[in-house]
Amino acid sequence: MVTYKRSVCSHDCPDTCGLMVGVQEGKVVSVKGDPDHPFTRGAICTKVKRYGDRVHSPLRIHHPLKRVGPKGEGVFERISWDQALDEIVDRYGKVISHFGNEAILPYSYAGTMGVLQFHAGHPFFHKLGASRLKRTICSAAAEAGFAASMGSIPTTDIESSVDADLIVLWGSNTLSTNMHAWPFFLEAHRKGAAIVAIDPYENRTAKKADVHLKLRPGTDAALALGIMHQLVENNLLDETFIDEHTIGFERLKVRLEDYGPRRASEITGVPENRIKDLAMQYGTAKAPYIRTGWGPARQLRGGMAMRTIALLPALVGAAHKKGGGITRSTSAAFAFNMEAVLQESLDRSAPRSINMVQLGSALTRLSEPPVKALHVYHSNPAVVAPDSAQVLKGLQREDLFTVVHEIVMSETALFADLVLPGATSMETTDLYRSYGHYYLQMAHPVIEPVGEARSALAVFQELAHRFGFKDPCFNQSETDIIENLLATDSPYLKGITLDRLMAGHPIRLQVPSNIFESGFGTPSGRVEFYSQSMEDLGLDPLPSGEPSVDAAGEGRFELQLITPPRHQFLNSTFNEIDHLQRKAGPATLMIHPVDAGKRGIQDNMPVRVHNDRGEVFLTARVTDGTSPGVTVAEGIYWPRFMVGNKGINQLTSQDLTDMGESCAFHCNLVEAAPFFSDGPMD
Ligand SMILES: Nc1nc2c(c(=O)[nH]1)N[C@H]1C(S)=C(S)[C@@H](COP(=O)(O)OP(=O)(O)OC[C@H]3O[C@@H](n4cnc5c(=O)[nH]c(N)nc54)[C@H](O)[C@@H]3O)O[C@H]1N2
Ligand SMILES: Nc1nc2c(c(=O)[nH]1)N[C@H]1C(S)=C(S)[C@@H](COP(=O)(O)OP(=O)(O)OC[C@H]3O[C@@H](n4cnc5c(=O)[nH]c(N)nc54)[C@H](O)[C@@H]3O)O[C@H]1N2
Ligand code: SF4
Ligand SMILES: [Mo]
Repeated sequence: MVTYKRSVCSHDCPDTCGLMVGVQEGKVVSVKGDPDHPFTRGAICTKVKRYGDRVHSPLRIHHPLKRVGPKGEGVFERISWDQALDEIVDRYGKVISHFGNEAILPYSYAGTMGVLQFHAGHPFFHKLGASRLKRTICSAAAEAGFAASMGSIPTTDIESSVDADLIVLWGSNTLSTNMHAWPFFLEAHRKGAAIVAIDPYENRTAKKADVHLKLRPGTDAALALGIMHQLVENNLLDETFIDEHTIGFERLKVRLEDYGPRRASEITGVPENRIKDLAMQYGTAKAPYIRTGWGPARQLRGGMAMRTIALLPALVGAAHKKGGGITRSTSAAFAFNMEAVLQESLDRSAPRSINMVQLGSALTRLSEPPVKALHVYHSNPAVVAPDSAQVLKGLQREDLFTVVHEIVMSETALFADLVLPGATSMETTDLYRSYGHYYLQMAHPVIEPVGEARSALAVFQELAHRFGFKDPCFNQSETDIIENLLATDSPYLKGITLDRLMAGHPIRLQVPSNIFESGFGTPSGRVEFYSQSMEDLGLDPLPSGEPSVDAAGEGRFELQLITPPRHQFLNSTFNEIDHLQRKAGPATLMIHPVDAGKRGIQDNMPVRVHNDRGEVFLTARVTDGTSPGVTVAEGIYWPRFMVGNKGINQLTSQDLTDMGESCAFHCNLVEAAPFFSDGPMD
């Protein structure tokens, strides 16, 4: 008999779904969306529908493993947990005595979004004095750019968009990456709202939109400035809002003189009349709403792009109109007492910080001290980090001791000296905030750990004991930690207690219907067209429309390449599931017929795509879904599923974005050629 138990999806997705997990004889046999969760509303994505295939995957790691073959080949023998933990203590101890504490580097990201497990290693590595990891790989540029204009504050509730009369999806492939937002947008659409997509290519979402503006990658700031120019020129402004809630409007107006429709069109590739039309639509809407994705910020000038988009609502007072506003992230409303999990006070030595985007350099170039031990958990850097050639060179180092705590035998795990079996969210207790909605939910295990799997929290607490760390945090249970997280006077969390959470249902935060009602989070408390804090950082204090360019390839490689998510995977996760692999098909390069024609590339042909950083082999999709000069490779496939065993991040760079020190995953210049013209895979 199948019993249904409540859980939460732990993956890095804004929807943070409530799940009903069917369990039979101790195994996950089916997963449904929780019909009582107000955002999930009973629906579930294709990835998680057959989650049992992941939890009980043939690639699942069941017990600790020790490397017995060459690095990277994945030849291991089974060892016990005691042996594994003893070895870690021994090796980390030796690294510390020979090279110092900073020679140890933790590397983790969002394999699970559970607040407890995500931060499970922080107290241990702080206490150890290990190098700190700047976890900037995803949203740091978007966050910093947005904050410069509106502050680090929660943004418009997606649910309220049902009352919008214009929905702008700005660099968001909503149907793939935020699918539970779509029904709200459709409801607005039924009531007459137009849906506009602003994206370099015709993704699933753009196909369904009423209007699609196909801009060149890296030119969003220029497009937003072009729209602003038209709003001013046609006097479509909310002057009261501008007077009361913004600063720097007069200086903005001077800047806008440079961004008339012609110039905006030249930079963005969007025809002048389309820019004018969108400005009219936006300026005359009663409740214009923008959903920004992360795409515009995954560019070298991505911070500026996001900052500029975030200024649009202020010109028309959208934030204060029912149904209008702007959504980026909701996570700032989950204002926990984060010290409960971060335990910053254990960090006595102020060690160096290493940016996770630059793992390749950290492992191959860093000295004083070099990185000698790498502890990877909740992440798959061999695949997801940029400039793979450098990352892999580092992971190959014989003198690097690498521990990988994983659910499945990932590409990174293949390079490990020790592999530790990780427990999935179905096997652990955790607390889930969201970055796409305003519900908080706790999940209890629905099955026993598979094999000898252990959670990150359990492993780091055990390692702390073995290192002799006596601080109370290393003995806390999950519920102790949750109670501490809730020890905050944030108005958003008022009335939320451990007792209420224990029941396992989603609980709505105390958010007002207009999230911006109490002002903005900038230094002035207003929306900042002119930003003194940007000027202080040596950046342009006004929005600027200079496009992002991959300097290394400029003048040499002709094609821009963006590398957005694939519908069937979540970053590199779910590659291990056969039916998702089949649905995803081979890794492809979308290329415009004009570019394909010039290069003798035909549809379905194998192509080699390269730049100075590396090369990959993809299957050509010749399509006018993209523009001349712009190519698209959806998805982060595991290299073992790609021709030549080379993943897409061979082509991306470790260069950091203008703000937030993030990665410009969509800012690449490449060349492409039919496979045979260059000789196969040398
Ligand atoms: N199915 C699925 N869902 C996911 C993920 C996944 O891999 N698969 N990943 C999850 C994660 S970690 C995150 S952070 C989110 C990301 O969710 P999104 O924000 O949707 O993803 P992005 O990679 O940022 O790309 C969004 C869109 O931006 C476009 N884009 C690229 N460059 C530019 C540009 O310069 N300007 C503009 N306007 N658009 C541009 C891309 O073509 C893409 O359609 O999704 C999460 N959900
Ligand atoms: N080219 C390109 N590269 C990108 C992106 C892109 O758009 N284009 N997107 C970037 C973005 S937005 C992000 S957020 C990063 C994501 O980078 P990561 O956070 O590394 O994401 P995943 O690829 O999902 O890898 C997570 C790994 O953690 C493991 N895992 C999951 N849950 C657990 C657990 O509970 N315990 C343990 N021990 N392990 C677990 C999974 O099996 C998986 O191998 O990738 C970035 N890389
Ligand atoms: S991946 Fe996203 S859409 Fe799919 S179940 Fe998880 S939270 Fe929901
Ligand atoms: Mo992300």
